[in-house]
Amino acid sequence: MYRILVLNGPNLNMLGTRQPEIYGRDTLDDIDALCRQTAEKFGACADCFQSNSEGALIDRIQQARGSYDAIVINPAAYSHTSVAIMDALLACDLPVVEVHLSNIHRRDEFRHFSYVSKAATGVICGLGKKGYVLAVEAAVSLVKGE
Ligand code: CA2
Repeated sequence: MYRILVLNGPNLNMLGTRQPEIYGRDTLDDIDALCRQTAEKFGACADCFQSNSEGALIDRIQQARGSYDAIVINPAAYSHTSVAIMDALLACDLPVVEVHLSNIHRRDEFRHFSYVSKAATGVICGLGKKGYVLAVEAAVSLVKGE
């Protein structure tokens, strides 16, 4: 069975509590459940991990090599700042799908650039929770070589 690691960055544990007009009303638990269901539907399984710490995310990316077949990541604000997460993703040798709930290109200028996109196989943004469904589907498809 294909194994997908779903990573979520800082403040995404607050989903469903504030700014629903930008991020929707679902909690991170809802989104994690959706990712697991989607993975199962496509013959894979998903493990989900969130951290507010850059180092903890990097540790999980490093450990993913050999244990997972692909990574789906919403790096949240680290997208726009973290050369370290970009380097870890480049080194992990796995397909990477970057996902954002909001359309980062319609928002503040500082959100338009993502270091993580430089390490991503593909990027999905602006589709809310549906983006995670599509990202997991895309990750499985990449692993299958479709
Ligand atoms: O649109 C996305 O998914 C983002 O990755 C979300 C990040 C933001 O910094 C990126 O530019 C785009 C922010 C996540 C914060 O999530 C919260 C959710 C509820 C309440 C407060 C923050």
